[in-house]
Amino acid sequence: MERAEFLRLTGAALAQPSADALAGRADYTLRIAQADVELAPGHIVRTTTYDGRFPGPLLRLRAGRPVTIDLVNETGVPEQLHWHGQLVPPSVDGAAEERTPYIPAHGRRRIRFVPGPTGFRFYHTHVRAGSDLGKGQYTGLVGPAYVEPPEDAGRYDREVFLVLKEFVPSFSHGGDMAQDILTGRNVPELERRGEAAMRRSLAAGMPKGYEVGYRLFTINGRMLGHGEPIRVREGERVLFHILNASATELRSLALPGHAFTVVGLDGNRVPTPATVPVLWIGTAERVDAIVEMRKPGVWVLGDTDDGDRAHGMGIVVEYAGRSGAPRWTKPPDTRWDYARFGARGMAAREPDETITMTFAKRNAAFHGFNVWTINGQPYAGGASLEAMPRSMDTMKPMFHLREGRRYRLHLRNASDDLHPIHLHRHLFELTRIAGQRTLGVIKDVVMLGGYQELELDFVANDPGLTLFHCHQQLHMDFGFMALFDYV
Ligand SMILES: [Cu+2]
Repeated sequence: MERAEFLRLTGAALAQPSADALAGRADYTLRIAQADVELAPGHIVRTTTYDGRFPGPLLRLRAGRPVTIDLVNETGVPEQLHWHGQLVPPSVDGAAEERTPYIPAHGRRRIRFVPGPTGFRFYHTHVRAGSDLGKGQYTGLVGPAYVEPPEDAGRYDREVFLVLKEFVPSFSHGGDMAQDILTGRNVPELERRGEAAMRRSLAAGMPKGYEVGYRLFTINGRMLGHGEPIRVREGERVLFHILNASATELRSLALPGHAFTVVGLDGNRVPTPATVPVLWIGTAERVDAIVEMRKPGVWVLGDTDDGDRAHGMGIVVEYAGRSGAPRWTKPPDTRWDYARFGARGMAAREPDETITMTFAKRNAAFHGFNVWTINGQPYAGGASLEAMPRSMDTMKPMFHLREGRRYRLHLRNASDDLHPIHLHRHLFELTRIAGQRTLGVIKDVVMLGGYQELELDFVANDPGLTLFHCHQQLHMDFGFMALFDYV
């Protein structure tokens, strides 16, 4: 496909090689700076961006070919840029907890790494926002990255990148979204623990902790009806690369009259592609899905939540020769089941070691914010909760790995919230979810439902400090993190 046509189709701009690259130095430069982003006429937001735009430029990288990138910070705040889903060393991974050096305020940092593995990855800021909704992933500091395979065996006619993101955040009390979307039953013991904790905090006069809501919703930085439509022809197979770039939200997507054949999750091919009417995408998850265009018309590809769609979470799909107002119809209610995409009839190899982690919530325990614990400990350690904002870079590792061993994480959620769980610098394989054994679904983020449990396996094959956390910004910022080291 021609580059110009690719740009037109995706609505995304490719990163331009920098002046330095032309001088034989860096391959790319990413500039962190405040900018006005027009989401729709009359809806201009001022936020921090990569290169003055949202989403950040699509970086096309080659697996195994070293890349040099200059990170320029024009803001007054030290920054971290995290290469989500890539197996890179802690020195460039982009997390202060792993001791990656900051990109200094009004300064720059040059990094070099070998991209990989192949597939749909992304990059984003990794600083703590805490109670400041003008920082962290509440800003526009997110962009897609695609690590090109040597050759693409996918059968499709067009490729479209979609970045889902909300703007204008504010704090509220109480949950604002349906989160009961995963298959599987609650574990009674976890439910008892969570509800006892809730009763204790209510008895102590504590309300529910803060949640974050948003006013404006976008795909590729434009509200529904205000960007270029995705233009298709009847009979085409369109490969969508979809990223949930939200700081905190779970998203869903449907295209009336069409279905999604999921071929990849978090950029990794799934063993069993399966066709679903609705995609559920946790914070920081990616889905690669093929849609066969067999229903000519003008349609809304949008969030199944009517309010979020009405406030912009959607994009128009327009068949050649068709016009008129885009149509939406409500899709069937479905639940999301990762095991549908797994290999059948095989058992996971036994791990060398199993690590159990239980996640719990202390309701409104820190200035009205919920505090999150892993095995009873918030990521602030022995330090007081008051020290949390300062202590992020100095925590001791909670878990210890030996290179070459295979680990199983048994994750147990003693809260009613859904958590998108992320492991840095490693990929993991889902081995048990919603009570079912599965195999072959390789990810870097997985949604763990309220009062549910799951198991994932990984091989300790990338020495160095490794951060584990919930990708919900409000959860990770208030305790939901832990460090692994290699011993
Ligand atoms: Cu969480």
